Amino acid sequence: MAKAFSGIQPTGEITLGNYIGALRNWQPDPGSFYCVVDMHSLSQPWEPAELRENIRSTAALLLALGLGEGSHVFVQSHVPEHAELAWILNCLGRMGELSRMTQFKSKGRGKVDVSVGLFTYPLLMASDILLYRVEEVPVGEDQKQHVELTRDMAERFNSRFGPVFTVPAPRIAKLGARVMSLRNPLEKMSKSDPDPNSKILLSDGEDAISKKIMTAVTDSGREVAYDPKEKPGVSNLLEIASILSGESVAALAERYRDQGYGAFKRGVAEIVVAAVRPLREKVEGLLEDPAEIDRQLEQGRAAAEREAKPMLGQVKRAIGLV
Ligand code: ATP
Ligand code: LTN
Repeated sequence: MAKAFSGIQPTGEITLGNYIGALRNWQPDPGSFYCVVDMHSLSQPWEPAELRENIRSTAALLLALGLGEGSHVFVQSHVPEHAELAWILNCLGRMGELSRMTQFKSKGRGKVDVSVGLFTYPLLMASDILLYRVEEVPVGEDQKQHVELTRDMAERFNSRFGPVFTVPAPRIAKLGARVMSLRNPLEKMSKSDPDPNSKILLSDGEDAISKKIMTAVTDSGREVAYDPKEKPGVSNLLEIASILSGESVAALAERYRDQGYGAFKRGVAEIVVAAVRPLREKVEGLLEDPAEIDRQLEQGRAAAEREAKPMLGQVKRAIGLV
């Protein structure tokens, strides 16, 4: 199995979009690292108490998925090499290439009070990845451009200073790489969306899930068909249901074609409830054992340090700091 690195921000409760687009594709492999990227979440305004709580619940979720056993789970700020390499890459990255990042454009758009961190954030992400010599970065579609920037940075560094970094590639699933908001199927489902009805949380119970799916924005007409352009709302629900049930989009569309949106949504809600319940129960169980969370995070930190320290040493020697 290829070595992988991926990260998730502790900016709120984890959504079904995070699970389908990213977490589901994180494999517990001994060479792989999965990170709660807490320093990334400082790039947008935050509340200290909320951040502390979110770091813990996000870590608990990754551990509940079993990623702390087969692979390594850790918190970014526990390994200071990330910030140190980020400064070096800040001095090698270019204003022009960062200005082209669509996430910066969309999150900073129209805001007067944008942090410098939001602009340079992709270079912190590049540091996360490059410290671990990984080949693959399993992410949702929205992160593809950042992984490509990471590749460019690695290639530029290697050609100037010698072969230090492994050049990683994004791994993006064909289906479910961009789960859409339930309120606006033209926008991605996002954990920091203030509208609770736009997103399904992995902590949602049966009633909340059913209500959100039954009130999801669907399209005009009544035929259930997969057509992301003409029927983005229905197509989003079909993709979600297909991934979580293992049944093909075509088979689901065929079954519900003439049954109307109500019956279709009830079917989707049932599938989502059945998929989310075991995850929620595992996280709840683990949150009752904070010592176990700390133990696994400390193990992850130590494993991360064993890779990150020598890698940063190699970088410093290559660029002339040592
Ligand atoms: P925020 O709202 O704070 O930007 P987010 O919900 O976009 O958060 P991140 O922590 O930025 O989540 O992303 C974690 C992982 O989840 C990334 O790999 C990202 O590509 C993936 N992801 C996020 N939203 C979706 C989505 N709607 N569909 C598929 N994948 C997603
Ligand atoms: N930028 C990503 C989170 C992230 C990440 C990473 C993903 C930070 N560092 C390294 C993969 C690899 C996001 O906002 N989803």
